[in-house]
Amino acid sequence: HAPALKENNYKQISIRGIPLLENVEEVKKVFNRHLHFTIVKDRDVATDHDYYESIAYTVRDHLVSRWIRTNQYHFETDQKRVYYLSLEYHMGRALSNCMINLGIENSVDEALYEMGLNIEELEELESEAALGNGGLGRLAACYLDSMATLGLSAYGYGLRYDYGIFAQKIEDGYQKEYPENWLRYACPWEISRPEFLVPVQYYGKVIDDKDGKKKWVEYITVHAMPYDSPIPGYNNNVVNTLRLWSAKASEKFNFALFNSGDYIRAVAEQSSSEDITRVLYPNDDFDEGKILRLKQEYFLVSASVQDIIARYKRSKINLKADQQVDFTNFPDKAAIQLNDTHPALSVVELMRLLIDVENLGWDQAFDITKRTIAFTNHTLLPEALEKWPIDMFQKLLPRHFQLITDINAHHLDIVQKKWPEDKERMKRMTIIDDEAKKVNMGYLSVVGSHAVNGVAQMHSDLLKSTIMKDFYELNPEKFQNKTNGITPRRWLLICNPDLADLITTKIGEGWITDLAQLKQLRDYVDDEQFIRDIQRVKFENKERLSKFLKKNFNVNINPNSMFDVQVKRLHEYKRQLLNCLRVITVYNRIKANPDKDVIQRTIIFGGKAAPGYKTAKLIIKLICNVARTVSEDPVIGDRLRVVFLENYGVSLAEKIIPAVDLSEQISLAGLEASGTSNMKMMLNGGLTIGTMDGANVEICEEVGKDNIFTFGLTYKEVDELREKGYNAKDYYEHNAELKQAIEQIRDGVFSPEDPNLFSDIVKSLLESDEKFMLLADYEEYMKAHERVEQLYKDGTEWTKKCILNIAAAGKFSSDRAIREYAKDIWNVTPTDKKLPSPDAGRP
Ligand code: 6GP
Repeated sequence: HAPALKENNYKQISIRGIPLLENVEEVKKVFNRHLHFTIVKDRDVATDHDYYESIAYTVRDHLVSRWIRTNQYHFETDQKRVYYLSLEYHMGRALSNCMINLGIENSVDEALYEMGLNIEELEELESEAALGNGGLGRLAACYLDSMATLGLSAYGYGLRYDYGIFAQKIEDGYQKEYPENWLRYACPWEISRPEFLVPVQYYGKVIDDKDGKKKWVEYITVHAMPYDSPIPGYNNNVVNTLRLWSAKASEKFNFALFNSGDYIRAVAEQSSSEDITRVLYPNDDFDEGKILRLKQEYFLVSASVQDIIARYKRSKINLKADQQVDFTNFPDKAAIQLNDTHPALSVVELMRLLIDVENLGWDQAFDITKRTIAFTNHTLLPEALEKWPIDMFQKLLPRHFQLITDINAHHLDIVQKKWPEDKERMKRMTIIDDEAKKVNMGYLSVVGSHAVNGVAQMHSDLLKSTIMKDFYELNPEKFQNKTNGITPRRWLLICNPDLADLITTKIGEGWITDLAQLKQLRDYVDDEQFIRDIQRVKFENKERLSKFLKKNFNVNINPNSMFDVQVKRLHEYKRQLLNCLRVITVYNRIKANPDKDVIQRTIIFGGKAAPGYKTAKLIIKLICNVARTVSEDPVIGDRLRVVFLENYGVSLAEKIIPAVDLSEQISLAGLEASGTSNMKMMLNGGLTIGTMDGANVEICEEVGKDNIFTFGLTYKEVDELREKGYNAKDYYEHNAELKQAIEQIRDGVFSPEDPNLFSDIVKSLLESDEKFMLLADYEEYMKAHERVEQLYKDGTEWTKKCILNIAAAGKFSSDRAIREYAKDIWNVTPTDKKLPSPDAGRP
């Protein structure tokens, strides 16, 4: 509660009239103030990092007035709020994003220039917020950007890991993991809120209270400390909030030790409860099943749901004193979106708070819960589907286990009524599997939600026909598709400014917030000047990437060659190994026919493997060894170059994506839920070579099949082949080039110092149950690459297709995706209205 102040004095406390960065002089003044007053350095001793921080604080000043005004506005209008819950946010750097979205990049640029500093160099000093693994975490970040740009009252909730995704180093061709201490320097973007600590409870037991209620007792408490970061919308004066929770020991932690006088040990042990948010689990599409992870999931969920309820109680309609808060309207005021099953405990945490704390009846609580929560699934891979051992779950969260048991009984009752004779179906659909002794979090998420969606059309269809078939038959109305999208701000306007300018000179800047307008570029597909400009911009981006790689990694690549790129997490289903077999074949062809005229290619790989994923790590080593063999072979010259780039993440992607000629999207059909690097490369004028999987199918629909290189088994063919029996050896025996490539790996051609190094890879490729059917798609993949080569020889024809790809990328904006979520799931209304400038007074 705010202290009581006299009306007139109180009015002097206002953000009105605080100087903003309207011009260059203003920027310099504020910058100087921060360097001296916040950082406490002068120019004799300031480091580049101090200058980075000073400019970050300067930009932040401009942003916070809008941030405060946005909160005031959302309080006044009390529109329905959207809560995005995710264990991962792969945000990347904030500085340039904030400047662009606020429209102050020019004045900041110039001010720094006048002070003798270089904005681009300073930007590189920001450590990136890499609190995610891959697609799922980056999607959450793109969605926050779009929700703010569309004027939604939206909040991201996540965990503030001390250590995000590890830093990858490649040493002698092997991946090594190093901790990335992104908080070593204070992060200028986050604001801690120690006054809003939220208690989170674990362990203990449940007893029956006198009044017949369930009571959770003897639990231990850990506190969740919120850290807020700003999420600016594009040019609309909206600044939303990403709230990340950090674990803080409760002072009462280990009371027994304090009481026994072992003060030192008691204080020392406090730190162990703070381990909950120490580190991000580095797995993509894989569930490790560790108790610390379950603690993390509950930590996020409990702190966030408590916070959401508290905000509801403090909202305008509920502030009226001494009136019992009415939860009937809760689902009209709050939508909670679960980013995969990781925050699935929200279902039972909301139930617990409504029943045990707010005293609602079970039926009403369940109705409110379902109407509030919706669930997005991001994968069909069985190894990624979360199932917690019953004992572990019950011990850590006894009250939640009871509630799941109740929900399951209620759910199976409905199933039984619908299919009275079908015992097998009941067994398949149980949330708590007593035989396997597991709690199925996917099923809990479906049962506790009113909407369930996949992330591309094909994936959503497969959800309904495979892992969620029974649930689809029970509640067909819940199931939807929401094809993923990427934010055109970070993934074109900011990362590829020259292309953005070129597009704007042709069609104006409307595309920045309405990406479908890119289709107007089709009018220029035959415009020779435009074709040359597009070629020039691509070439300059390739040159820039080449220089960057030379400077930072001492890697030499030739910007005159084709940049053929596969950057994404290392996973067998993504089939980097298929790409590697192709590279070996290209190498062999050049060796066999050294006089043949071929195009120059630079084949770029990048991506992290989960530290415990042996096969993926061995594939990295193989790629690196092939790269070495190719580069040491004098016959090859500049026709082929293979590089594995270290530490792929958001910041490196921002440099690579604008320089891509060819985008490799080659997963086995049915396994990549959507993909999003495919969209980024398309938007930046890369052509796709890909299978009919995930969002590739929709990319093909949008751009037309003449403007994309598709190949390989369709999902249906994969299914039939599996049914009839996939026989890897057949393909191996019948394709001499394929056989040669595999034999070379087997015989140690790429690892003469240890010829058996890759024997496991060779063995698994030839097994009849090789899950990713690499050899089945090899031949068509090679042929597709020959079509690529043909087209690339004609620079003009190639560039025309680049233009058609950019023109067709409109669908893949995260703004389009968020509009669909808003309409079909959240029931909120996007707006392009701009909030008044902060100086105009309270909105
Ligand atoms: C990924 C999917 O593999 C990818 O295809 C999709 O584009 C991305 O999610 C965003 O929807 N899934 C994960 O990263 C994951 O961990 C549990 O799923």
